[in-house]
Amino acid sequence: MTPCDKDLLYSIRMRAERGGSHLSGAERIGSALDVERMAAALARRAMTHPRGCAESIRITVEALTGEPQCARLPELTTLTVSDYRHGRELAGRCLERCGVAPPVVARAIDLLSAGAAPGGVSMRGALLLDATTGERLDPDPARGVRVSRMDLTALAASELAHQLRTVGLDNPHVREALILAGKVLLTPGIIAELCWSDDPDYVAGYVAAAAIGYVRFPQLKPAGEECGGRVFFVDRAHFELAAAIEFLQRTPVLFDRVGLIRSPRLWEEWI
Ligand code: PML
Repeated sequence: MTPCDKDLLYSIRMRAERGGSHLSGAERIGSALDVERMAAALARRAMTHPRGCAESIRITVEALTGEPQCARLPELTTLTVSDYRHGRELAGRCLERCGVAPPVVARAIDLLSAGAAPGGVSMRGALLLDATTGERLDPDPARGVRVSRMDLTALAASELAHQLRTVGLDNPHVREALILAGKVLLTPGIIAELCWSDDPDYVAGYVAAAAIGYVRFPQLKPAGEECGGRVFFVDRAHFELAAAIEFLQRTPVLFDRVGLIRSPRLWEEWI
């Protein structure tokens, strides 16, 4: 057997379904030597999902064609809120401070809470909204824009796990959302992101923007609500749709440095 090329990097992506609908999705970037272990871990994750065992799993393994871009993860802050309404109010204020017009903030919250895909269900990809006018820019309103091909280096992964453990946040929701938000913030013309989970048991969410990093709100939706997703806010003067979609979906990004975990006290004046 010819030994595989140890210098190549691979994108390893998993999508799982149950009962005809999406159950789980996750992805990694690894070397040829990592592929088997990473693919097995992704399959295990789909087979042990809290909402039931996957009925179909698709795992795609593709060699990356270019060198990944290396970057630092955003800083993380958690702001305590009394309930999801308070969370949305603070998240809205953060977005406004980062340049999103107040009616566009309100539109984004309405779209996420109503389910932005046709039929009032959550979109798997993100919505793109013009931060000034609120115009919707994602070309396929049923699908939205996916973010793919991003991961941590092994060293950054262990540093992040250590840091998140100290604040009780070392879980896949936080880790993966932070990595995704990190890639979104590298996209020219995207000025901010708003996200909360579509998992009815996970009510936290975040706002991410260059000026503030990744700001978490432990409650951004009522418990039991299924609708959620992501909105990316765009500054049209610095944004090119095709280039942004290509970057978000196809350009590999490896985070080799982690950001600090910041104290919420620094925020009292800001919001
Ligand atoms: C998701 O898992 O679907 C999104 C999670 C967003 C919030 C993650 C966090 O707790 O910081």
